[in-house]
Amino acid sequence: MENVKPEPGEVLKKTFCPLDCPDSCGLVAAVLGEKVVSLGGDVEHSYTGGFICRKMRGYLKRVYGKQRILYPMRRVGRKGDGQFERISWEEALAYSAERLLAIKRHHGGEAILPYCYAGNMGHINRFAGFPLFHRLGTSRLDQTICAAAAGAGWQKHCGNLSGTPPENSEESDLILAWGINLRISNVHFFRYVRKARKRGAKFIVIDPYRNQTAADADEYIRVSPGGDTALALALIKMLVERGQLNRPFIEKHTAGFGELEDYLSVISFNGLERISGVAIEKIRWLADLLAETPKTFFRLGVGMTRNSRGGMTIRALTSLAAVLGLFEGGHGRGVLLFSNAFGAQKELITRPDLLEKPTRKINMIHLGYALTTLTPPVKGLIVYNSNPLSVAPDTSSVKRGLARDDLFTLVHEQVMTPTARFADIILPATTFLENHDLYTAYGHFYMGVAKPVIRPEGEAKSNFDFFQELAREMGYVEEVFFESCGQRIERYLHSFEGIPESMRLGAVLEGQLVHSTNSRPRGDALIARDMKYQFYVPGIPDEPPIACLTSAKEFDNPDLLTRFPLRLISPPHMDLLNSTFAEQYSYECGLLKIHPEAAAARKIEDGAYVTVKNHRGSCTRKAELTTDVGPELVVAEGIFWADGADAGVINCLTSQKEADMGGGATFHECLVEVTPASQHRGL
Ligand SMILES: Nc1nc2c(c(=O)[nH]1)N[C@H]1C(S)=C(S)[C@@H](COP(=O)(O)OP(=O)(O)OC[C@H]3O[C@@H](n4cnc5c(=O)[nH]c(N)nc54)[C@H](O)[C@@H]3O)O[C@H]1N2
Ligand SMILES: Nc1nc2c(c(=O)[nH]1)N[C@H]1C(S)=C(S)[C@@H](COP(=O)(O)OP(=O)(O)OC[C@H]3O[C@@H](n4cnc5c(=O)[nH]c(N)nc54)[C@H](O)[C@@H]3O)O[C@H]1N2
Ligand code: SF4
Ligand SMILES: [Mo]
Repeated sequence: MENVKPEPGEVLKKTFCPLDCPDSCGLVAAVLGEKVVSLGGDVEHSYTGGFICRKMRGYLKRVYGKQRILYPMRRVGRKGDGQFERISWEEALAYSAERLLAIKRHHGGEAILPYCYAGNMGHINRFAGFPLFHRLGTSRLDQTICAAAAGAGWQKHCGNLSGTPPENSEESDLILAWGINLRISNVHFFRYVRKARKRGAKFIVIDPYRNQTAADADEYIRVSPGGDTALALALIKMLVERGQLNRPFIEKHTAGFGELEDYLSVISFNGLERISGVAIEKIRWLADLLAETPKTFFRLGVGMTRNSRGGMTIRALTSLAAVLGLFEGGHGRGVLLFSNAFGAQKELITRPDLLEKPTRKINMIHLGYALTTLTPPVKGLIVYNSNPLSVAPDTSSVKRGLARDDLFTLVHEQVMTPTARFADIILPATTFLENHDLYTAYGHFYMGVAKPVIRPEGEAKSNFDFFQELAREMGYVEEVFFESCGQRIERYLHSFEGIPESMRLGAVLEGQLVHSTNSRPRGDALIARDMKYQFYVPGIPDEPPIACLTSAKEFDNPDLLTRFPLRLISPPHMDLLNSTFAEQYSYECGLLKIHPEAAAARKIEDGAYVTVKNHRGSCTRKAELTTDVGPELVVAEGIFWADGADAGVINCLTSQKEADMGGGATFHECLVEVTPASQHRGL
């Protein structure tokens, strides 16, 4: 039944991948005694079907590797030196509780900032710290780093509509991977692309660089970073002018199209061509193809929304999908950004009701500012499920903040990350193999619950156990701090929409796969819910009511452009999950893709070390000369740790500027200059 074959004495146990990836794979672990000896895909998982990526195939290196943190530790050297001594859990909890309570007494709870994201996507462990943070009255973290702009853009016109099930694309005649690198970040979707193409479907990739997915496409369309809105508007304008819209759908299932039409009638194709970076002939070709291919599927990525026009990008792309009627579903038709498979009441596990009074909110992409400039200052930082010194924008300022002697930093981690090296107290975290949790996916419609496969290694504790114990150590007596993980899962499951009624009250069984009833077989969720796509949504200051052109905060800044003429984007690397697993590549600084002409003008040779710099910082990469990028673009895949103090990580270049919606990040809107580096400074 599984592609892991047990040897004598081994027991097979099912679980789910906890990584921040749309696919949430079903896994099978072969366990011998107390040790996982191999890890493979679960062939019984209807969506992921037994295939897992290279990152997870190598995951046991993390579980049993030398870099694993197995005991609580206290800092003995200077901040950032990475010198620690082992202490007991009792001592670590008592000391941490005392320090945090002292900060609350002297400066108020808001002087404590929790920092966490999605190192572990299990719902219980992901949000495990929140009941304590609310009870303690800490500052509240606005978790915007990944998908805030995308979510806000979708919500604006589509409300809480689910995405189309990915399986639907198998029957498509045209699939667009728009701003998503499927072969890296959504590998299982690619299976449907393959099947559809076997039947003759066309596969198109729209991206600023010829990424790994584009290399495999029938057609690659190079768009300027942030230029997608212009491209989508040009396509809509063409469809309008040639009468190729899906009028019956527009009339029946949408509202406000007239406003968009009026706007389009006064903007020119010249402007749209220039801003999108796509030639008008190509736009015409694509408009024709869309008009004559009813079975079209849009797979939209979040990567393309990490810029100051990112929310608008999703708004324009859903408007294009709406004029084509893709939301009406039917075989092979649809739009998938996020699945939104199971509506659930997150408050049941985050418990905002424990907050005595509203506390200040801090946008997580402003961590550098919060630790260096914000008043009243942050005096205590609790980090779990995240490695902000690598993943947050503008890490130069984050580093200055973490180095502050008057900041108490507690880090709960699996491995010695760059952030952990700055901690006052480090606490060992379990891996998902040691956890009980509930997993959903953002790229498909299945969920499941998994029990621990092995007991915790060393003295590691799950996020759940750690925060329960810390809360009790602080003297908090609310029931929530005494419940077991199983009780929390059960309480939470009651709020799930999309779980078949037969399972709602009986607990979902461990390892069992649950398919959401929100998954419409033909993706017609909009119609099934009797909703309308709203082209025109007025009334929110600073948010145009229709999809329209806006300007870019950094890419359109003339002063910065003269000093730093190259546009940098830094999307995911195949072997890393954001910065996770970078411990296995500690001497890697990563590549910088640069066009041969741009390289020649700077006397940069293929394979040479280069310095990538701007007014925020500088880092070292190795040049890869390639026409996969245009002459104005450079691409740095992967958030390597870049061991060695001077090398810096890619995010020392990126800015704390917000996207246009949701307070999202702008990682892919960064101006830089590149020069030859005499050597890799970090090594
Ligand atoms: N191997 C691997 N897989 C991952 C991750 C990882 O680090 N490594 N990270 C995970 C996480 S947290 C997430 S959120 C997802 C993200 O997965 P995706 O949604 O795929 O997002 P990204 O990979 O950031 O970017 C996707 C593509 O968008 C392109 N892009 C950037 N700017 C623009 C633009 O303005 N327009 C267009 N059209 N394209 C643009 C990039 O060049 C890239 O090819 O991946 C997850 N999966
Ligand atoms: N330049 C650039 N920067 C980016 C991006 C980009 O594309 N380009 N992508 C952004 C995106 S989409 C995202 S989502 C963020 C991701 O930001 P993060 O969520 O911080 O991602 P990771 O780098 O994976 O770090 C997660 C950390 O959690 C730890 N961890 C894993 N499981 C557990 C656990 O159970 N308990 C505890 N306590 N710790 C655990 C891991 O060891 C790891 O160090 O990065 C963002 N940063
Ligand atoms: S990272 Fe994604 S593709 Fe890889 S095992 Fe996990 S869920 Fe599957
Ligand atoms: Mo993300």
